[in-house]
Amino acid sequence: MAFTLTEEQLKKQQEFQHFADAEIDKGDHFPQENLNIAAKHGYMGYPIPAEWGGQGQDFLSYILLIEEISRVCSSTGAIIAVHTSVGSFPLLYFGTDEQKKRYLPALACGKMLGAFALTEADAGSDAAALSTTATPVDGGYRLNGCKIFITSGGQADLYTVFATLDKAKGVNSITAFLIEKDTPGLIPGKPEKKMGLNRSNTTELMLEDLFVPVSNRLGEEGEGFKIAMSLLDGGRIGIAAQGLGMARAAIEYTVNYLKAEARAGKKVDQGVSFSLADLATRLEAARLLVYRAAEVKESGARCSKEASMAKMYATDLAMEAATKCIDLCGLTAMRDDHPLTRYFRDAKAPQIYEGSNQIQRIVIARQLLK
Ligand code: COS
Repeated sequence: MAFTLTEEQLKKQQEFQHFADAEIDKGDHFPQENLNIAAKHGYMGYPIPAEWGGQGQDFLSYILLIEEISRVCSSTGAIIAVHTSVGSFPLLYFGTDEQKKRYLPALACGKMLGAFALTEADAGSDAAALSTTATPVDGGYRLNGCKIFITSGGQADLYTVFATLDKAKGVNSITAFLIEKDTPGLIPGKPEKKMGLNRSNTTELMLEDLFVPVSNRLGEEGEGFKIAMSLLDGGRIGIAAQGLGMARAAIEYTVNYLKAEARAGKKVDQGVSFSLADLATRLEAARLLVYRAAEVKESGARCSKEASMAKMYATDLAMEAATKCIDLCGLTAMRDDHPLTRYFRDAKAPQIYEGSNQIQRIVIARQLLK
């Protein structure tokens, strides 16, 4: 791979930097305003082809966008990443033309927000163990079950939901469905009170005797698990970009803080400079892993290994950078409203969601040993 961004990608990177600094707010409520502004710029469907109402941009450019937004507001970055790579790509990759026509342009222009409902109380890391049932009935299916930790739960307009036709038959009976928010029987729970990423709604999603017509089944019966896994490959690169953006933000904040200290006559000791040098080096490594994973995905090749490496490394770095940068800035960074405290709180979830970093190691090792 080429280790530099193209002229065009560099230009876009500048555009995204400017957009994130000038237009993304860091408030503490659901960031609808940020999503509206992103939609105006075409950023809610950035890698979706123009024929389906998107901007038709390459996947690496989309990753640069998520990185810059997450640097300023990680919750907004997470919502747009989920909306795009596991909320809109299901339609793009697996939808029929009729399903695409019905939903994709609305998702790509930000009129609809997309979400992904796979996780259950007893099926988190072991996604194939899910228990939500889809019972065939006249003209469609009846769904019953409960999903948990759904990003944008209650806010999203379209959910890609995974259910089993017959749990005894295992992974090959898992099937994917497209469910609109006002469908009778779809009941989002209250937003979870979380330690971080508080601007992003995370809820349960109850499915009670919910009827889905055959026309809203995504892919064939039994294809759901592979659909979920292949979507998560792309999704994990988005989460990696979120980690990269947060790590950068923490390190950039700390560099500026230490420079100000130095200008005020305080000496930066060797211990501090070693920590900073290590973080900056790991940041470059994370950047290369994330951009490389995006290039592999863009090439059309399977990117499971590269995506998992990038997700694991960049999100672990976000947590490490937030922790160490608080050490470097001292007790003042312990204040609840301090930017480093927010990065620290926000960095935990990305190590766990879209597959915990232990699961990423399983994916990497399986790809190496196959
Ligand atoms: N793309 C396409 N197909 C894939 C795939 C991928 N990335 N990953 C797995 N598959 C296929 C496999 O090839 C296999 O197909 P065959 O039976 O035809 O060979 C099938 O799916 C089952 O795969 P596997 O045996 O690896 O499934 P496991 O039950 O062992 O699960 C892990 C593997 C643990 C990796 C999976 O459950 C996982 O990713 N868990 C985390 C879930 C997650 O990220 N949840 C977050 C939800 S959003 S917050």
